[in-house]
Amino acid sequence: MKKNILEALKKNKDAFISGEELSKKIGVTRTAVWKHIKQLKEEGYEIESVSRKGYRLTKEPDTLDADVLEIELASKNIGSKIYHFESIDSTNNMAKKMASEGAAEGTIIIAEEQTGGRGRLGRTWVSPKGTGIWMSIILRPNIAPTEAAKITQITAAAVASGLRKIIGEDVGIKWPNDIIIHRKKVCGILTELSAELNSVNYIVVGIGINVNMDTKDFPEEVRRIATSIKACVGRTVSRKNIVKEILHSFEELYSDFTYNKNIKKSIEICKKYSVTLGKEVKIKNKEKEVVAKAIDLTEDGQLLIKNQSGVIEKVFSGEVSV
Ligand code: BT5
Repeated sequence: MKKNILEALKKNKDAFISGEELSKKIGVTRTAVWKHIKQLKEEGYEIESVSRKGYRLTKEPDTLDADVLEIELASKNIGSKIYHFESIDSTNNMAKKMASEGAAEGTIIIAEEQTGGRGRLGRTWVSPKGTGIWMSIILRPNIAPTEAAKITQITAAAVASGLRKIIGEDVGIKWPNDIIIHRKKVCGILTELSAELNSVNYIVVGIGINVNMDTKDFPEEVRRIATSIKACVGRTVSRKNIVKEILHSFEELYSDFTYNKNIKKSIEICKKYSVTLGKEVKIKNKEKEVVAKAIDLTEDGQLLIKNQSGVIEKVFSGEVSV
């Protein structure tokens, strides 16, 4: 109901809509309308009310409220259903639980804070309250489990393109799962898979973006390698606009993948914005560490390297330092 009222106010932005019109449109009493308006005001919406004219929405807060995102995305697939939590252990954990209980493709879990945010291989992902975007998308692609890593490349391409549109900065991609600004990590991607031998049950892709925190807010060990969008552009940026832009890019690139069965578009973007290609890199994989030149990305999103004896090898995953 609150969603309907908000939708009507947003559609009518800058003009008044009377309580009577709202109550007729939504099918509730005028008292109920008034109660919801009061609640919206408590959530940070600025709504002017003038007798005989009605209500007018003048300002919206930068929340990641599920209703608002659903209204503004108006998507049929990615983001058609959004769940927003104030505090949660990990959006990936919640997404996996919901996916195993049947949640549809495109469902998104988003949180203001994560108390147990995870990186790859059980590492910690620092996720303070209200300043970042901590979200996971549930996907059910008809692909072989071996193709799951492609989702990370699609996501990296979507995040880099979305961020570039919003902040106009030089946003780079460090293969396989880091988004970099000014040589520091602003976003990490964690792709997790549930599969049978030959088929995928679901994939959860987690995206963590540092938006409005100051770098002094990061713990010492992360501060050296991490940055936030605010620290890079020198101003607070709307998290909601970033989420919208990234999900639009993701929807386009992901549907291209499921429709055309290739990730050409995403790989082009990953190559264009790569901070790895053409450079001497160190690749750590389990116990092994090799120094090599990163020369290309394959059509499947693997890194091609030329090792020190001149042999070209494909790398499927690992830790890259440039
Ligand atoms: C990643 O792992 O970069 C994947 C991070 C994915 C986070 C999202 S948030 C939503 C969803 N829910 C989750 O629980 N996770 C996903 P990896 O490449 O392993 O990098 C982890 C390393 O990055 C850590 O060991 C730290 O050194 C560093 N790190 C931790 N927090 C960071 C932050 N906020 N910003 C930048 N670097 C960070």
